[in-house]
Amino acid sequence: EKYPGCLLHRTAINDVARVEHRTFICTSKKEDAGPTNNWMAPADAYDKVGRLFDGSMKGRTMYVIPYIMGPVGSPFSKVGVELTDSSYVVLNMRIMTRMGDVAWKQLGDSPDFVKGLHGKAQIDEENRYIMHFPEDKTIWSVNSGYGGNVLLGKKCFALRIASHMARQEGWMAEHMLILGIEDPEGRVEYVTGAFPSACGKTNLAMLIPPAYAKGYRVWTVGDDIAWMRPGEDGRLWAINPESGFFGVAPGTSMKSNPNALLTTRRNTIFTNVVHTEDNGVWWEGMGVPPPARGIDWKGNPWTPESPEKGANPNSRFTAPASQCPCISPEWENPAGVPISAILFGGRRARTAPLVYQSFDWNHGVFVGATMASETTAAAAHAIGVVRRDPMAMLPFCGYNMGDYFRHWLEMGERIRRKPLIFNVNWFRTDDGGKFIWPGFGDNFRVLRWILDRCDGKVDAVETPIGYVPKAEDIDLTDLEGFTLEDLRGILTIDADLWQEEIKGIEEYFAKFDHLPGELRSQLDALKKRFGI
Ligand code: GTP
Ligand code: SPV
Ligand code: MN
Repeated sequence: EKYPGCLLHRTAINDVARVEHRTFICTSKKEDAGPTNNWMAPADAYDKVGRLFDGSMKGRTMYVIPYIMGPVGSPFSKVGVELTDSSYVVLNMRIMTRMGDVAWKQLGDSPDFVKGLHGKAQIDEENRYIMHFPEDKTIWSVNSGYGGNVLLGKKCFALRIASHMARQEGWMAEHMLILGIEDPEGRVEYVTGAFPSACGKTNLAMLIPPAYAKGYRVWTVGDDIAWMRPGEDGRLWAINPESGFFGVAPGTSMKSNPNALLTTRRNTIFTNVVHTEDNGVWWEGMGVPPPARGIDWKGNPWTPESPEKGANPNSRFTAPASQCPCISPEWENPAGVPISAILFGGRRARTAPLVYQSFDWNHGVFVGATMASETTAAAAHAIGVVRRDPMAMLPFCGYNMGDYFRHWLEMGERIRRKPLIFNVNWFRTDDGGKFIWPGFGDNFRVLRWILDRCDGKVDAVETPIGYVPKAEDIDLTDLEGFTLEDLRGILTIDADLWQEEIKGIEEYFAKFDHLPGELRSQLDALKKRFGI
């Protein structure tokens, strides 16, 4: 009665996030995986993981999951079939993809589908492998039962395999949210945004505009992945290949993201959160008092006095997109939605200003290619370390990253009416480490400026890194405790920090053998603008 159709799930304690160091791109040539991916020769990978699969499903139930990524009948859509021994995978895929008969129908007699094989085996960390064979459109995943490692339609297919297909077929598979902003006249403009894992895509996609912005609405099309291609009108059109949200639970509250919370009231799977005594769920930052007693994500008795967090920092909800109060009426449109702006962003305590616009498409590709962010709990690694995460695709690009940059540049030549490209950073901190910008719903104020730029309605200040807003052009109405001076502070560009940044970019670029010359020219131009 409290949570109809919902399920609580706990994964193994050693299995709570994607494992990037155990994720491989298995192309015949090592060079095709590039300098940012782990590589294994296909024959070796099939042999190695084949042995781990051998006999591992004895006595278990095998599930066959036919599914579509993308709206039913859309020219963007693609079919996959996943075999698994995990009922958790089945239930998640039923929410995250269009599963079942629709997929067989869409496939028809075609042999063209992505083959996925998943086995939990012994959930053995030491033998966990997430293997991608882009040349065979095949994915093998073994020894995990968690999220992005095992819901093979998501990161494995819709990003790693799809990015490989997209390059060959002339489209784009990106780690991006898609949202629509409706103005008081009912006109809707669409924006995509690539932020690294756990850096705010779901939150931005479901944003509620502040009260001052009467008549404006934000509509969610997607919160994690976008497939995009040029339309006949010369614009870039995007679909969300997924049909659900696999969202970060901690920090999701009626204050930060009411739309997400309301989406999870029924038919939702909660993974690695606190089970409360009265058969509900709880997590840190839910905005309600913790239960006096509960069971923590590890399955142990827990109270608010317990030294450890009750929910895992990467605990998640899996919820049907159709239940989202702000789901866009266009979210299943087989033609997609036309994109006006592309945002890049990450967690940068000091370097990146709140928002800036690239000079043009190629400069925008440079901005995306040199993105960096402080790492989060979404993958198993040290947290809070700055790393380069180009286009938020570092863990998800299924081929050579240098070739991926070239693909972005080439797409720019093919899109006649190009979206403008921006960089945003909600995460500047003060000397005490506190976030300065209020973020969440107030990010609408920045989106407004971005759309005004797209519509040619507002000027900007030209700086060495791009066009930055004049502080008075960002509407601060009703924003208590945040002044124009505070805003000026987070719009500044510190030349010393950018000297460091440029050094970091130079070191990063040195790793690439396939780096397009255009990106080197962009770096030279940036140095010149800083007088270096
Ligand atoms: P993945 O599902 O891993 O791809 O993550 P995501 O990019 O969808 O991130 P999500 O929206 O779930 O946000 C992750 C974390 O960032 C949560 O803890 C949020 O509370 C926090 N966050 C999101 N938006 C903002 C913001 O505008 N400001 C601040 N300070 N934190 C934010
Ligand atoms: C991410 O890590 O970017 C996610 C969660 O969206 S997972 O599906 O595990 O990749
Ligand atoms: Mn993601």
